[in-house]
Amino acid sequence: MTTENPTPATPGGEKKKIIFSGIQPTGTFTLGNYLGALKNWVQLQEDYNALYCVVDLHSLTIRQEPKELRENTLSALALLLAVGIDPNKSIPFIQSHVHTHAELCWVLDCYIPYGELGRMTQFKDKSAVHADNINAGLFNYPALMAADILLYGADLVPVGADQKQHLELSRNTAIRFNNVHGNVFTVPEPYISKDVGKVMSLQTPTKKMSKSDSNPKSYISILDKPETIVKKFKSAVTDSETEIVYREGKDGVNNLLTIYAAVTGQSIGQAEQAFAGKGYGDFKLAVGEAVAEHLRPMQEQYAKIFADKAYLTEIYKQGAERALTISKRTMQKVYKKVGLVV
Ligand code: ATP
Ligand code: LTN
Repeated sequence: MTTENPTPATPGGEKKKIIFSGIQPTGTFTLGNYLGALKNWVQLQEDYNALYCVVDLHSLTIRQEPKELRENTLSALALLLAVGIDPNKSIPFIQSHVHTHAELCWVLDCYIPYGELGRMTQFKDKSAVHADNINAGLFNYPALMAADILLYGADLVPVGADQKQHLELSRNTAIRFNNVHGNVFTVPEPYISKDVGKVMSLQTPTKKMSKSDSNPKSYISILDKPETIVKKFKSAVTDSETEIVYREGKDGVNNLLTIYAAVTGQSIGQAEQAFAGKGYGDFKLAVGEAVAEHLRPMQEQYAKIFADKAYLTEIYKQGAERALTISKRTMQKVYKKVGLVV
């Protein structure tokens, strides 16, 4: 079901397909976010009508410091632009600026069985980490995500492998609603990169790299200084062997090889060859340096964009306006179908 190579819209005037994706402003984006998701977002905006959303409402499912969340939201928008999202090609916007997201979420809540939400592994994982705050929003998180996607009739949703289950729930919800009310929603397909489905934590390579991890050594932030990046890779957990090969059970080494291949544009095989006969120390240093080099231009762009608050404001205002115009049409249709007076 995963679309590895979706057919781009034909240049001959055929309607372009729609892409939607979101990212939470829960901290500076990580290398995992970039390689697993954002890199695809940048490529796909060339051939699709793309909407890219900073999902601030989703972030409220975990307790946030208000001042920090506001700052992180603007920073997230600036980061999207810095990695290459072009407002002339796609629509970047902030979720809470477009009221239809919360509205459709409520309707969808009434079409999603409780049991289905309870089976979500992200809900179980986050409930374990935040046992003192297992709130209804955390449980309903996938309903809001389904609303995000279905509002825009998205054909394709580029996400990291960890979001596959949520995508399946969005698809089920669209199908269930359509079965009752006729063809209202497009059933979305996930787009998961074949090369980098999931970047793993540098400290616990069986776990995904996550920007809200309490241990900063476990992740590379896109804005980490080059020396910090190298240091974090030097202390990355590997194994007690010596061979630099991609093999089952070598989670740490596999992760570093995947990262190295992705940032240098090589295949895993080429990366293995490049390090044949070398030690783990040299290997980790080389991966760190390659990542630092890869991120440098984005960091420079970010500094410029984040400093220009007037520009950022203009981008998010425009984005919200365009997103609202599109999503209002779906919302009206939904309200009418379910029997509300419109
Ligand atoms: P949080 O730690 O706050 O839950 P996160 O780092 O998991 O956040 P999200 O905002 O939830 O990031 O995800 C944004 C996008 O990045 C999603 O498409 C998600 O699948 C992708 N993504 C997140 N972490 C990784 C990872 N380690 N490898 C690949 N893709 C990832
Ligand atoms: N749950 C997603 C973020 C997200 C999303 C979306 C992704 C919210 N709404 C819609 C794709 C489409 C995550 O990455 N944790």
